Amino acid sequence: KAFFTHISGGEPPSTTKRHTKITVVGVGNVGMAIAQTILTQDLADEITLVDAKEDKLRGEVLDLQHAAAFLPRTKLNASLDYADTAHSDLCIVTAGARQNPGESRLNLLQRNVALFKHIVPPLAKYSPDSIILVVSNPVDILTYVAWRLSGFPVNRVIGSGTNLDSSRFRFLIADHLDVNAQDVQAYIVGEHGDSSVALWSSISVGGVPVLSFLKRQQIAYEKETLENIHKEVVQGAYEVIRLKGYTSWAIGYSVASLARTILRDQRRIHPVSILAKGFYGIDGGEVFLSLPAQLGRAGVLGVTNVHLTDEEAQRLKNSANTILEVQSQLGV
Ligand code: 6V0
Repeated sequence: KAFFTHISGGEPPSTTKRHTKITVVGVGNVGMAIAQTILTQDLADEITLVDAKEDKLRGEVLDLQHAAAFLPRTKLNASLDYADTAHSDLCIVTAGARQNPGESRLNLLQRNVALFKHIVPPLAKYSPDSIILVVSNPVDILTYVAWRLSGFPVNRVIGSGTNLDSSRFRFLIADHLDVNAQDVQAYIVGEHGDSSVALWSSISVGGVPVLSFLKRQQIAYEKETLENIHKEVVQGAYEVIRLKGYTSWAIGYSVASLARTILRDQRRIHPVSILAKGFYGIDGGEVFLSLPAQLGRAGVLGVTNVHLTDEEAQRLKNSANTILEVQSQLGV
């Protein structure tokens, strides 16, 4: 006898919302923080986790499954086989090699490119209509690599880029001005990392442009304070890693917010890594870096034309050149 007595007519109507599936590759600190944030925010009907380490993978998925009684109903799978990722709407890549003592960043990058050659082609094969969201570092170059390896149109390959840096920036400005970070509109663009660019000229709080407000109130233009805030953003990741060994919570929320915008077609603007060629005077080659981009179900829908000062535009071009220089040594 069935546990449940079905009532005829209880079948779902054909208009039932479609099934949403997310794959997360890499169940390290970052992949798991992303998976658990997505779970608690009820963003997917199914999540498939993939990793090269079988025990770790099975352990993580069991641990999450044991929380089912407290969570929205989501089917969780763990697999070493990319066939199980088939029909994903969104594929999030967080797998990465760790830097060995004394190893150069370029060498680490080459090892990660080798990993991506095993990860991206099968993701693209089994989910040819998906959107690939790259989180592994160095995120800008690896997003370019994922784009090349996937053969996807450029609007369906996105790097998490400076979405996280911008959230750190908004937190620090909010803290400085004693306001809510959600009321601070502020972007960090360019490379996710050392050459990132803070767009001070366009910051606003509750619709009030901050720099012109400070000037009008004849509050001394605190250039040094502003630069220190940007330095703190750049140092932020290093500081968290020095203190706790890795970063996880903020990147988890940051990527979940991207997943929500994409899967629910929210058309919000996020600073994320996209093919930047042709925007903001960047014309030196095929470079991925973060620009304020409108995202939706089709991926990247457009790029916002934020007004940049000459200095900001120059810094952005320098950031593009920094990435291109490393990229040119890769031979991808
Ligand atoms: P981690 O804890 O070492 O996890 C990496 C995971 O990748 C491990 O579980 C590995 O087993 C797995 N892995 C390695 N090779 C493969 C493979 N071929 N296939 C499948 N899985 C594999 O690292 P952590 O989770 O801390 O960081 C992951 C990546 O995210 C790193 O490259 C970080 O630098 C990067 N981050 C990017 C951020 C961003 O803003 N873009 C922010 C934080 C971290």
